[in-house]
Parts: sequence; C-alpha cells; structure tokens
Amino acid sequence: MSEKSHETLSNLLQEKRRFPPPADLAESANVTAEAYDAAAADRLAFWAEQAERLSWSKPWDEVLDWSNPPFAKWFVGGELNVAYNCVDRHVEAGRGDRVAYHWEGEPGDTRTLTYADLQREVNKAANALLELGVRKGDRVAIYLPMIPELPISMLACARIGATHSVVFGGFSAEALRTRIDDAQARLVITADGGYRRGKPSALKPTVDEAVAAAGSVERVLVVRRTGAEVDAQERDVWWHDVVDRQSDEHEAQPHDAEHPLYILYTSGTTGKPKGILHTSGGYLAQTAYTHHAVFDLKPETDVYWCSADIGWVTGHSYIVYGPLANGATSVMYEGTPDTPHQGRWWEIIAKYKVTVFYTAPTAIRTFMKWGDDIPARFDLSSLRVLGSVGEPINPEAYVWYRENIGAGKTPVVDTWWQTETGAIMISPLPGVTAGKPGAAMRPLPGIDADVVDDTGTPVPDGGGGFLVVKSPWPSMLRTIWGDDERYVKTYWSRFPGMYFAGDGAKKDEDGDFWLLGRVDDVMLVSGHNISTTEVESALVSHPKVAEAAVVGATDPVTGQAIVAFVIPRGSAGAEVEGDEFAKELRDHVARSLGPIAKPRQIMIVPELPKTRSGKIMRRLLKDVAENRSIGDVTTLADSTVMDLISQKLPGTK
Ligand code: 6R9
Repeated sequence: MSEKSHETLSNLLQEKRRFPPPADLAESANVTAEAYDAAAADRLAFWAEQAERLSWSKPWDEVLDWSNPPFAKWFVGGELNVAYNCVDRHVEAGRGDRVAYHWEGEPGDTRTLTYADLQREVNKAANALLELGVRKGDRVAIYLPMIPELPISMLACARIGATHSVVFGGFSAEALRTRIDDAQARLVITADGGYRRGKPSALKPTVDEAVAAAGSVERVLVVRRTGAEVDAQERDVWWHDVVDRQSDEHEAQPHDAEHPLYILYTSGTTGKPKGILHTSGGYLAQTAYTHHAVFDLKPETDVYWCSADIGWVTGHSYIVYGPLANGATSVMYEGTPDTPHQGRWWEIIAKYKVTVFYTAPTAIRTFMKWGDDIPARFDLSSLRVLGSVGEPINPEAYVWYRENIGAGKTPVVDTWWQTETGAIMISPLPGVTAGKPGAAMRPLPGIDADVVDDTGTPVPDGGGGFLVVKSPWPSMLRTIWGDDERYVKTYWSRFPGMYFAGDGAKKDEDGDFWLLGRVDDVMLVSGHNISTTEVESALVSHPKVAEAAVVGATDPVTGQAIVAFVIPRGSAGAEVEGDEFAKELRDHVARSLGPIAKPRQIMIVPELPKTRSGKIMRRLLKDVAENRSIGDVTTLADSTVMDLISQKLPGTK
C-alpha cells in the first residue's frame, strides 16, 4: 500500500456504533485498564509476571535474549513440562474432578474427560510413544479427526519432549506427505476415519498413500473411530492395542523453555508450506495469559467453546494449550455445524450452558445466510463473551453476532493474530474496551504492534499502511523449520528490525486498529489502493447479502477492476438473480465508499472457496475473474466449490 491509502476509502472509520462493556463484567473482569500501563512501564517485567502463571521446574535466568535478532529466546535457562502444566498440576491442586473436555461426536455420542481422566490418558499415550521408540526431539505427525485422542496425542508428545506436527484431517495425501517429509516425522498418529456431514469419512487410505512415499516414518498408530475397514500395513499398530495396556503413570521430565513444542504448516499463497516452529515456555505463557485476559476466563464457572479445528493454530492455542494451562472446562465438537440440522451449534451451547464462545467470521456469515430464526429457537442465555478470529469481521456480521447470539448484550472480541504469532496480539478486552464493530481495537498489554507506511514510519491516527510488531513477544515463532534464511527473509526484511505480518491496517482517529486483509490482496484501481475488506464489508451491509468476496482483475482502462462474488441471504428471495440486483449492489457500494470502489462486475454464487480454517481463497476467484484455468485447490475445504461457481458463470473454464 502506498501513501494513497491514507486518502482513499474510509467507510470503516465512519462506523459510529460503540458497545461499552456490561457493568457486571467490567466490575469483576480478570484484566482491567491498568494492565496496559503496567506493561508499558516495563514490558519484560510484565511478561515475567505472566509466566508466573505456569509451574516451572527451574526458574529462568533472563526473561528475553534478543542478542541475535530475529532469533528470540524467552525465559532463558528456565525449565518446565508443558503437559504437566496443562494437566497434572490441576489434579495435584485437588481439581482432578473438574471437566477438561465435554466432547461431542457428530453422530451424537459423547465423552467427558475430567482433568484426572486426561492425566491417565496422556500418561498412557506417553508410555506408548516411548514403547514405539519415540524419543525427546523426534517429530510426530498427527492426522486425526476432532476426537479426544487428538489433544491427548499432542500432550503425550509435549510430555516426552517430542515435537508434534498436526495436519488437518482432510488434507490430501500429497499435502500430508510434504509435511511429514519436511519434519522427518518418525511416527504418524491417525484414525480409520471421522464423522463429517453425517457420514464416516476415511483417513487411513490417505495416510497409507502419504507414508508409502515418505521415507522417515517407522510406525503408524491408528485410532479406531468409525470402525471402517482399514488396509493393515506392517508398520501399523492399533491405539487400543498399544495405548490401552500401558501404565497410567508417567513421570514428566522438565524441558528447556526453548524446547520445540510443535511445528504447524501454513500454506501461504504460493510455494512450499512453511513449518512454523513454536517452543515451550513463552508460547504457553502467552496462550495462557491471552486466554485469561481476552475471554475473561473464570475456570471455576465458565464453560468455554472454541469451534475451530485443532488442525488450525486457533485449535492448538485455544482448544488445547491456553484453556488447559488455565484449568478451563471446554466443549470440543467433532463435526460440521449443519449436521444433523442447522441449529447444531446452538443446541450444543444450550446443552452445555456455554458461557464463552469463540468462532470465525466465515461461520457467522454462514449463520446469517441460514437465517435468524435458527439460533432464536435455542436458549443461548448462558453466553457472556463472544470471540471472532481468522478474517476481518465485517461490521454487519459483528452486529448480527452480538444481537442474535449474544442477546444484544455480550461483548464481541475480534482477535487478530496468526500461526506465526502463536497467540492473540490485537483484541479488545471484554471488561475494558468499548467495542467498535469491525475493529480489532488495540494491541494487548505487552504487545508492541503498530501500523507503518512504505518507509517503516508509524502512520498518524487516521492513517493506513502495514501492520508490524516492533518488539519480540513470548509466543512468537522461533523460525521456519529447517530454513532460518526464509524466516528472516519472509518476516524481518521488509522493514528492518520489525516483524512484517503481511496484513494491511488502519488506525482510526482514536488510534484503534482496523485490519484490512492481506497486503497481497489489495487492489489498485485507477491509482487508488482499495482493500478487499472494505468493499466486502460494504456489500455485506446490504440487507440481501450474506457473504461477499472481491478481487482485483486486470482491466485495460483502470489497471485493475473490482470483481465481486456475492452470496445472497436466505431471506433475499428470487429477485437476486437479475441484473437489477447487481446494479442495486453496485450502487450501494458506490454510495457507501465512493464511485471509485464500485465493482465492475457482480457475480451471484452459491458458495465461496475457503480453506479448512474458513479463509476465502481469493487467488482462485481471481482465476475466475481473469478467465484463467483454476490454480492449486489442494487446501480447499471443499474441492467441489470451484465447480459450483464455474457452472454458474458461463464462459469460465
Ligand atoms: C489465527 C489465524 C492469519 C491471518 C492474518 C490475517 C487473518 C486472523 C484476524 C485476521 C482480521 C482478525 N486474520 N484474525 N484478519 N481480523 N481478527 O487466523 O492464523 O491461519 O495463520 O491466519 O488471518 O490476515 O494474517 P492464520
């Protein structure tokens, strides 16, 4: 983005609605406004205090070693065991009977795991890994559905110091193979299958194919979930054969604060996936603190549900490590939101009396499309804090979420962060911040983020540019697995001395942050920078629009022209098919943002291409808009979507 972005669009900044925290929440909030001052006065002392939430076997000598930037070491010399912190210490403190997970399978089967249960299961799995020859420092690939064995496997690895690499169930054999190869995993943990959309979906054949082509794997540990027949290989062992017979005692050894906890691959837009490396002490300190602060989590009384898949970083940090470190009671759900009916999630919230709920804008927009009457049928009155993550939340989606799910009362916390940041970085605090629909608001206490222009100079309030982080933070990635050079080049070279997040952002007149989408997606129309987020939010503010994605397509006159893909709301009726509707939407955008942002073309589509974590893959829509054959679709959640879109649009290949 150039300096032009200062003067172009500003519709988001005209959003005037404000939602102050409810008085009772503010009064008893875990974190108050003073945290900002404390962290500003002494950032490292603030993080040292947060790290005291954990139980350390050996105290650290130094909070941060930044002598070799951008390679950070946090809590240098300290030792701890992550699994002990997530499980055992709660049992030792007499809280073994507290539920760690209310697990709900898609077909309706359930399992309840208390902290004491979890301790036994993790110990057995840890003993099994040792029996299978896994040692501290080895890598273990985990390719499981959303079943309890997934967090159990992660914690078993953490316990013995093996580094896990969770791969989304549903990624192709080729995607799995490249990740196994890159990490040189010795063991793969998988299942016969899982339930999705009302039927069993096989996983094992994908693993067989991937492992046959990956040299490093010695054993495959298989959980029986669906009972589907599996093609048994010599290297296979069943979970129920090997894990169930182990002792449920295992003494956790301390590991160095910088011991590698996990690798998680981000696909990026192009090129080889990046293995983002997270380590132990700093990661757990920041996930625990942010979970406590941003969700105001009260472990004795709250029932917390993060609806993400654990294969996404959101599940790592906010289903597994943060909540367990805090001794929280969580809900974990295996399947899709519309199985067996479109109210399944609300039914789960009512059943477990969920108080804190964390989901993604893509889900919220889907629920808007399905209609307000569906959540209205369920008792959602237990909810007190709602969270959002993954994409910018359009103001209309934010307001819909607050009104229809939060009874018009609950704060909505829009949390900005990345696989690379490991934990939440920019977010409202539910007991402090008067929220603005669509804004992630402020960097959290202890986080030194800013918006800078092309030259790396911070923009004034009211200005726009690139989001950066100017000082290291505890849960930051430590490198790209096996590729330090790529780590430096990707994140620390665009602006010397600063972490480049790759997102565009604005600061409003109050200095609050608004995220504008990936810098790579910014459109250049007749010399003006226009963010995809702003045009999409304008479209979604039309009462008949549920979801929208826009891309810049090459245009002989304007350089790039805006092409919009729009999903109508369920209630919109039949008139959405005609040219009239497209014109109405184009005029609506022109009115909200100015004529420069008027889409050249509007395409009405039934679905949008999304990743498994719900992010719109604009690259593929750009292929459609520019009339090219469609590129790599391997990380799409549903590979048939592009066919659906192409069928609707005559002339596309
Ligand atoms: C946690 C996660 C990271 C990218 C990030 C940004 C987008 C995430 C957002 C958001 C606006 C938010 N993003 N949260 N954009 N507002 N609240 O999503 O990690 O999958 O690595 O994606 O997601 O573009 O750079 P990851």
